[in-house]
Amino acid sequence: MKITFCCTGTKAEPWLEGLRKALPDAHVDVWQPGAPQADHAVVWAPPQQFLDEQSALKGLFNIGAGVDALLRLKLPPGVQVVRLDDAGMSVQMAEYVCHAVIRHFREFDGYETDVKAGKWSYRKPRERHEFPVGVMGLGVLGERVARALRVFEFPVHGWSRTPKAIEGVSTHSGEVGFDTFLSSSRVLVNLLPLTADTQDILNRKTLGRLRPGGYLVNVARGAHLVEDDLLALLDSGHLAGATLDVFRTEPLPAAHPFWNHPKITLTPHTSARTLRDESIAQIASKIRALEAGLPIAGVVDPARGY
Ligand code: NDP
Ligand code: OXD
Repeated sequence: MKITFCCTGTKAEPWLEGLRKALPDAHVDVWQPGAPQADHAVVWAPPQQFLDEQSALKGLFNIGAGVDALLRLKLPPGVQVVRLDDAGMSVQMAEYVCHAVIRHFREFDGYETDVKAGKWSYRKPRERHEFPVGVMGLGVLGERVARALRVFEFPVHGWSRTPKAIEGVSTHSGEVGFDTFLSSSRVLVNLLPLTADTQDILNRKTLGRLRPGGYLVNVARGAHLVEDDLLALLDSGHLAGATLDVFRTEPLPAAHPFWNHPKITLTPHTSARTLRDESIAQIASKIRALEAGLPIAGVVDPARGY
């Protein structure tokens, strides 16, 4: 069995070593133009030339959860696209989102400013029930985040394409449930995949439906958010702030207004990192299962877009 590795911006050697150890019978190599056909590929942002040449692939294993960039390319016919299925990401995402929500709710930024000014100042405790959190996307990451927020007793709402039941979470689904979901939420956490249906979904109209003093946490994709609409809602005071991990252009351009905005906290697309060892173990076991004709989790539906 041949496995080819084509991950832009990723140091190949540790991945090759791990894959070779996990699949000792396989030939694992970095893809070069003109390389022989492989059975499976491990990829991140591969060039179109790679997919054009590797036309007989059975499995295309993305080393991330989001497959939006991959699905924009022309894929070999019949290939199964497989996303990372948690592999240590959901706990990181839960940490990140709970941190962002609690930091806002408990006004830690305000305390930090006061402390820097040498001020010993109390703020009036806020009522938790006045900070309902809405989680958009209740998949592998969104469900974990919604459950983690419940541990801190925030009222939690969730929204997905198809109906879901999660203990302690008020769930809404589809277009019919969207308006009630938004108007029930004050803090909005985006964990949707980027698809034709979800691009630009965070805009003046939808963010304007949040309760006054709303807060946005975008940890999915930059193209979900209409950036000028966010800036306008922050300026008008309808939104109190935002924590952003993903951006339309990454790295965020030096002159971008988000960098120094007083109401925006940003991080460099780091909320849930791909963990190499967990990912290799998951991909290797899925390759073994596919070769044995067994079903695997995390197969993407290209028509649906995730
Ligand atoms: P999943 O595919 O497991 O879950 C997606 C969820 O979104 C599902 O609940 C799905 O509904 C819902 N959904 C999809 N389309 C719609 C729609 N049109 N309307 C309403 N709900 C919809 O994805 P993950 O949880 O694994 O990951 C989510 C995204 O997080 C990734 O696609 C990626 O972009 C991003 N990500 C960001 C990272 C970072 O570091 N910033 C790291 C990892 C991922 P249903 O359940 O009904 O299918
Ligand atoms: C992912 C990401 O999709 O890192 O896994 O954004």
